[in-house]
Amino acid sequence: MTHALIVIDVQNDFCPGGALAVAEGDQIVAPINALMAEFDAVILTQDWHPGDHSSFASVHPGKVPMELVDMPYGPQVLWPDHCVMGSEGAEFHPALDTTRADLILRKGFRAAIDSYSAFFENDHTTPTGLEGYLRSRGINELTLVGLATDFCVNYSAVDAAKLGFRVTVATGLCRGIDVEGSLQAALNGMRVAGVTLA
Ligand code: VGL
Ligand code: ZN
Repeated sequence: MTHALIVIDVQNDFCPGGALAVAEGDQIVAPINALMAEFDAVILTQDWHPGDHSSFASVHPGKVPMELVDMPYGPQVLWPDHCVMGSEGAEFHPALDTTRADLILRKGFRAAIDSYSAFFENDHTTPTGLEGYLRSRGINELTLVGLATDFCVNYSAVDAAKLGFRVTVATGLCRGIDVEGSLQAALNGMRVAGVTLA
């Protein structure tokens, strides 16, 4: 077994004070750092959007954050502007140990489509390249931590399980946004997909 730790979106905008702050998002940083040494590989993901990204409520006249819209690829929650490429909000939390990262994977950089999952954009077909990276390194087991439990961690974990990786989500090292029951739905969905919740 070659086991990778995948740290999802531990960025300023998802931490208290950020544009799309997840409650207690900063509290997972120190224990995630401490966990890194136990893995064969450490991968960080970074939500990375152009300023006119279609997931931003600000680009849809009359819409407000947390509203749902229909996109060509399916329903999409509209968010406050966040993780704009090159901005301070898009930087990793300053206490996150980025020196141990073998790979930093950016996602969500195409204006027309969001990408919650580290594996596929929200059309569920456009790959990010992460699957090929993991397979070519012989990595078959993944532990996921980070932000947010019910969006990017959830989508990444379910896709990874569907692709045949052995997947654990360390829920104590994740925090959720929880819009309209999304946290409970995500936990159920991950279990059904065969993800181990630890
Ligand atoms: C995320 C909403 C929008 C996440 C990213 O990292 O979970 N959530 N963009
Ligand atoms: Zn985003």
